[in-house]
Amino acid sequence: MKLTCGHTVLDLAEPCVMGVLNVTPDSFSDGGRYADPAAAVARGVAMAEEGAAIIDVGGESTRPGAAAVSVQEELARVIPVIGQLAARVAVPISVDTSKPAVMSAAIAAGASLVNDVRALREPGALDAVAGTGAAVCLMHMQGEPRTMQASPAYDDVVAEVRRFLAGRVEACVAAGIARDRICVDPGIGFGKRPEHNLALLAGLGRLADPAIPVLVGVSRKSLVGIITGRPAAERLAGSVAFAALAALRGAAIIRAHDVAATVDAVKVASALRHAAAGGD
Ligand code: 9MG
Repeated sequence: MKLTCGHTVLDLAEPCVMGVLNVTPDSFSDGGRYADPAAAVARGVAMAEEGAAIIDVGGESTRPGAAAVSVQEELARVIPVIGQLAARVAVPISVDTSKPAVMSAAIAAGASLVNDVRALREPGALDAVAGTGAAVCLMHMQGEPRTMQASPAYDDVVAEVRRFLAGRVEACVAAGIARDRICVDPGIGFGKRPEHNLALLAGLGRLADPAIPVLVGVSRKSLVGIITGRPAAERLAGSVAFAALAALRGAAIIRAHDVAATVDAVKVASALRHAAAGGD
């Protein structure tokens, strides 16, 4: 399995880690830490050294209740960081945004993957990516970040998320984005109750066509807090456990804040997966 991001082909025969770099004042677990561009670039370089295969730069928090950010503000936050990081690391830089203007500027600055929690549904988003060579991550979300946790409801969460993601893959292909540039994501915590999140993680293998990589983000999320009873700052072990289990169940990319620990965890999961596939 492969994901082509610009001129880089990521070989996903082994699962890899996407490092989270929030250049926001208000993200749920690291808000404010990397709001200064120099600190953000230094953290991005460190994540690449720790083994991240992708660095995901985001300028607007998607946590429930987060304040909306203008295009100008989001550009001011992410573009200098993406430009400097693209010059300093060899791994693909991803931009976490739903705004077409930010996608276009980020790609021009050196991003080669667009990570969109709205799966390119904003007007102009498909066109902002098509023809650029950038890859996309299409995430499922029920509702909108401000209200999505009010009353999430599904009849069959795995079937519904699978149907949504398949529809967005076809919309991308119809717009001219090649299949080898698309990955999908069930959107853990985005309009889902804990039981929905667990059903999606248990059903990872049924979420997409086997040729399409599945990305999973559980790092420090409330699902980990609900299960372990711990605040965001103490969710490393729970997050790493979920990362390993998601990789074991077929996730190709794990989105994580704690890169070094997560890289080790997915290596362990991958070794076990290969042993299980070989039989013993
Ligand atoms: C931006 N963001 C926050 N959580 C995420 C997740 O689980 N997946 C993706 N693709 N993006 C996320």
